[in-house]
Amino acid sequence: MPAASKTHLVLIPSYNPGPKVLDTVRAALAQWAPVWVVVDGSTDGSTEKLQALAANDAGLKVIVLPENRGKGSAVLEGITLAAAAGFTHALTMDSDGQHPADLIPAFMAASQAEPAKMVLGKPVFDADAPALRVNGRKVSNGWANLETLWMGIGDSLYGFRVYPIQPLIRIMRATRFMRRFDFDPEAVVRLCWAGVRPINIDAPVRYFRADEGGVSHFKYLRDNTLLTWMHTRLFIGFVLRLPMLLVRYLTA
Ligand SMILES: Nc1nc2c(ncn2[C@@H]2O[C@H](COP(=O)(O)OP(=O)(O)O)[C@@H](O)[C@H]2O)c(=O)[nH]1
Ligand SMILES: [Mg+2]
Repeated sequence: MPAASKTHLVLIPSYNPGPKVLDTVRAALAQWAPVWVVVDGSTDGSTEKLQALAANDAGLKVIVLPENRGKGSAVLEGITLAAAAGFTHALTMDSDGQHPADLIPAFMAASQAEPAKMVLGKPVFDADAPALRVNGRKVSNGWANLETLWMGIGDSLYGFRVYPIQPLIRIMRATRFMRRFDFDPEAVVRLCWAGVRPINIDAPVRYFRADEGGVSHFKYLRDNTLLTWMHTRLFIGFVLRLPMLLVRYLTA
């Protein structure tokens, strides 16, 4: 088991994650300690299995939210507790096996070398990635880059990232948004506005078919509407901050 870090933890929000959750958490534990899972009101029996795993592994902590509140809320709960325990940075990853646990040490090392920055995964898709998701990403990335005047966001949506905890808590407490699937893109844009620069690192993302244990709660109509509204409010925020961003752009 890796020695437990006092500054950097792995944070895994989890909502009805499907059959891959235990392997995902074990893979993270093989690379890093501590690993915290925030169970976001799951009803699929995964909570008890995760708690049983934690009973035998000092590196794992399971936080259970009684009701589903969304990915962003689950992350906020986790980083608030992490900050109280003295942690400064959190690597977020999904609970469903899509993200590369073997890259946790490299992402943590990049963050430890430049702690004021955020470390963003840049997705490398496999052949099974749904075209609709891959192309939808380009739209979100185009908006995010405009809204930050090309400060270097490689990908706006990928949830495999290391965040500095304090600026993220400040940003999330100041808005009632960012609580569901609007969390990942709004977090990078607002962190850029707050002066937290991105570091981008390539990281494979896997898409599993349902018969392989793949589970997604992304609903095209509901969540694309959510993302469209999110970019509308970010665009308004961008217009208001344009003078500040231009000064930064021209003096960078
Ligand atoms: N969709 C969704 N995911 C949540 C929620 N709370 C926590 N999560 C976690 O957020 C991650 C991303 O969700 P997922 O459905 O896999 O989205 P996708 O990978 O973009 O298709 C997973 O680890 C989920 O378990 C929630 O309320 N809704
Ligand atoms: Mg997923």
